[in-house]
Amino acid sequence: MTRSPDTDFTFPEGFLWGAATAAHQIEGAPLADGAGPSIWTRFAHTPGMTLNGDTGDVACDHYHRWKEDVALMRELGLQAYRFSVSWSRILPEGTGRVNQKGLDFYSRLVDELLANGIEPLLTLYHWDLPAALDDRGGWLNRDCADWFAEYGRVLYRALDGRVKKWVTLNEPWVITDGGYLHGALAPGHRSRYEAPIASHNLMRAHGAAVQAYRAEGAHEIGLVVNIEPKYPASQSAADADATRRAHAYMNEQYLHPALLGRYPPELKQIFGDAWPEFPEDDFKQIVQPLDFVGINYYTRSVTAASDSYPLEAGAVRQPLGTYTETGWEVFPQGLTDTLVWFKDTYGDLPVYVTENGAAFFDPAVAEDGRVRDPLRIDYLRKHLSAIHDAIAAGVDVRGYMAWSLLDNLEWSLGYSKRFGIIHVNYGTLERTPKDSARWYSGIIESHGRALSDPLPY
Ligand code: GBH
Repeated sequence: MTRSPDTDFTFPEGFLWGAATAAHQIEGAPLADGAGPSIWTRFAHTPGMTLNGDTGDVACDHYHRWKEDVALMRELGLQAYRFSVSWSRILPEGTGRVNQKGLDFYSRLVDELLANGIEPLLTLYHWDLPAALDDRGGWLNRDCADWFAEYGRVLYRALDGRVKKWVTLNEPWVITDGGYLHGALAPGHRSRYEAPIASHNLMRAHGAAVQAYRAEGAHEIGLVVNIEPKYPASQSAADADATRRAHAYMNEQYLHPALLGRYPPELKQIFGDAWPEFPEDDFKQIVQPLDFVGINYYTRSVTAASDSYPLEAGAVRQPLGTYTETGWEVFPQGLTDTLVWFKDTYGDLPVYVTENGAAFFDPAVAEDGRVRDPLRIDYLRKHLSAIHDAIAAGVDVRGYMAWSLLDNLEWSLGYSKRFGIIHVNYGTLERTPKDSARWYSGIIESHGRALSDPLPY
């Protein structure tokens, strides 16, 4: 889509501007107030699993500084805050006994957000399974659907009404690809036999939590997926084939069952004998009407045929591409393409961009108290502009959550990568809004119109 340079950046009324985080990445104090350990506490404390042995023991100390963090959100004018709840704070054993003190933490946080005019978007699961449930097989155990619905129910009862937007799972693809296939993320398994089972059980759990919500809650619930559009590296049939498989594997593996009630046929091809026959009845549970879908978008990949299992696809680096510190290509057009593809494939469901952002080599906090991060501003504005294009093309995008509010624990990469619009000094835990936070604040204040303003550097 072409656009004249003087585009009028009009966003729909009610379009929600916010930022996102996840419990394990910011909270610290994972065992405080009676919480049980999660698989991430356990994984990070296993030698060799994270860069420099970094753990979430302190992280951003948000567990103690939540009030200050909400004050910062307000100062920046955020209208929404997407966060996740740590399951093992609520149910230390994963099921059964409820830990009231854990519940109180999130209840206070939600009250503080509301008192500051910030709408909470609550994610039930952002990767930190109670360790006690992993001991019972974790996502490989079919009972996980009941466990997850039970956990959801506790939170719905405590917070629905104050929280009006709920998310079941964050990025089931990452959970299985990282946790069960390649092992870079907790619980660190490497099995092509386990991966499809974990995926399928995650989707059953998602369905069960939505069903439980319909019985208890009165507002909105959805699913968050990570999408990376796949473009073929050449015109060859082999590359086209590899691209189609890579797309089915990453982008359709979860949305297809959740919204269409079936898997894309390529998965069977990809996994071969490791792809089980799933009971037909499961799909009745998995496919539940959703109020919205959240899309996390960071990058694209250009795909070529290769021998690597299971995808037989390799990502091809673009010689003229721009890459972030994590080695991901900056490709805003891919976000427009993704949103349009979503509407074309799954219909007119409301969509939120629930994560989008980048790690760059930020400079230190300068004498004048600023963190100059023009690359992040450039990244954010181009992606917001890409969303604007998708809205112009008819996609019902309802809001944008920048990833992330704070620099935080980047999972197995530890504290080495900073995605925040707010800088965190991990020694003093002091917060400093980066230039990108100030810039984003102006975008919010103008409801997007300031996207056409000259850049502040
Ligand atoms: C999100 O996942 C997570 O939800 C969040 O917790 C995390 O902190 C944030 O992103 C930043 O990582 O190597 O070029 O093939 C990100 C999902 C999936 C995005 C894999 C990048 C690999 C791109 N990621 N993808 S590439």
